[in-house]
Amino acid sequence: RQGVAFAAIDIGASSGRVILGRLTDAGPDLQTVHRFANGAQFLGGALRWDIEALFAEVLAGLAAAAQAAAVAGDTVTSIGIDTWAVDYGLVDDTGALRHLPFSYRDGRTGTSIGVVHRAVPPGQLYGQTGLQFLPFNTVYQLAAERSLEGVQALLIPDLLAYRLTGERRTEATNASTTGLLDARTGTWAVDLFGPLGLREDLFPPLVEPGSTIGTLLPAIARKTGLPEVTAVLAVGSHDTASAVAAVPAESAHFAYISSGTWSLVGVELDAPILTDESRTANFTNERGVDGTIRYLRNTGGLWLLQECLREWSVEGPSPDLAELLAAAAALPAGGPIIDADSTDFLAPDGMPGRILRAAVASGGSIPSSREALVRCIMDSLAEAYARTLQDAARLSGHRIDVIHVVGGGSQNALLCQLTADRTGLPVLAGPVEATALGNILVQARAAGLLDAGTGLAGIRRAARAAASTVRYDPADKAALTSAG
Ligand code: ADP
Ligand code: LRH
Repeated sequence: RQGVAFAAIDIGASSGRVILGRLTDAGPDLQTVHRFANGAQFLGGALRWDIEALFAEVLAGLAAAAQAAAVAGDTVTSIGIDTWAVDYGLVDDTGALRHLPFSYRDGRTGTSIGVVHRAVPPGQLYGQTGLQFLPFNTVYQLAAERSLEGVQALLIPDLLAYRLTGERRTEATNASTTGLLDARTGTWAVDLFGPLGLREDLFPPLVEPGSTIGTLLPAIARKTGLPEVTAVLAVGSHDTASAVAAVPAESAHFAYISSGTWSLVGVELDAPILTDESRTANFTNERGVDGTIRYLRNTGGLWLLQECLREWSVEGPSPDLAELLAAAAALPAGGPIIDADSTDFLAPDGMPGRILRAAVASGGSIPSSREALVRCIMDSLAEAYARTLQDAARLSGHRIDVIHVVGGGSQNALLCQLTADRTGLPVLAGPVEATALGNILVQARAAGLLDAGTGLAGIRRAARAAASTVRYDPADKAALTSAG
């Protein structure tokens, strides 16, 4: 509609952006108005997020959005926020943070995992919440806190929304990554809170994507140049939920890889799978937009590459990603494969050395150059994707005809081709900004600009109009077994 624009604040573990979205006759139109780097930092003896710096970027981005909208004669009618999952800030009655939020890559849950599992055995946790075991699930992080007295826990997007509006809510898709949400009902698993020593009001009330959290505080309106009536809407505030909502799939028989710092690899289901087999395979049942289930596994992801690049840029001039990937693509197939999912790669620092050691331990050839190391990461990610998609198809009975790769990693042609080759399935790559697109389309639907009642199909139709995808076919179809 003419004159109406939506702002998406999308902050991943490696970078953030504020994107202005409009619906035009030709489909959604996205305009990036602000970009900034992100990363956990070693602060006060632990890996943390500099939330004050991030909030300053949010304000700068909203001011840029207000200006860009005004230039075009548009008004920003609403704002949606999504970020990485599981992490939170502890906020007291006055709104002050007890401490800077920890990063999920901080190793402090080492002992608290056992404390949680002694209170509620892993089988029971999974049976109710359907969440894969990751050492940083919110429930383990909370158990590592010194005290939760007098504070509420606000997940990172909810914390940013609180700072903008003064309203405290917990958005449901991200709540599903806490380990405290019932996978069947999408409501808090209240009977877990007592045994875990958690107050039932530790988190603010749940809201679903599409509902209004509040409007801008006067001080925020002044700082950003946006009107006070600008609404902050709940969207799929877990970045992966927004990304999956905007997968430009045409048929139901698709799998997705949300490819960024992590690769989130799986299928979309109507109902959770809470069996022991599913738990042992470490599949998660995260909540998607419209109550869908994101049945997926976290796979190492481009974090392995990001960390190598970071280390190499400390050693000398920053390597060029495109050049490194081209050199890696020129190497022959058959190099070493490591387990990209291993928790050995979770923490920052020393990544090239860790990958080299894993490659040596795998018994394969030794990656003796940077491009060989990059190729090893790409081969290993593609292998992990193929394994995960076969498991997803087997455990869910969901047929997979096509793999949609979205996010920053969809630009990695080598990885997309290797994924097609290893799975024997066509890969459709794009959009790069699927997360922001999903964020914006949920807002557009709430404003009545998408067909009502069409669910994710309507959002995906609009996503297809926004995105052009690049297709990768498997090199040797006959030699490969297809998933499902
Ligand atoms: P996150 O949301 O987790 O911060 P993104 O979706 O922004 O992650 O994806 C970041 C990743 O995308 C980078 O680690 C990088 O590997 C990949 N990437 C970004 N630009 C390119 C490019 N031009 N070619 C290949 N890969 C790219
Ligand atoms: C991706 C992501 C993923 C979570 C991880 C903490 O950005 O949200 O879905 O598991 O970060």
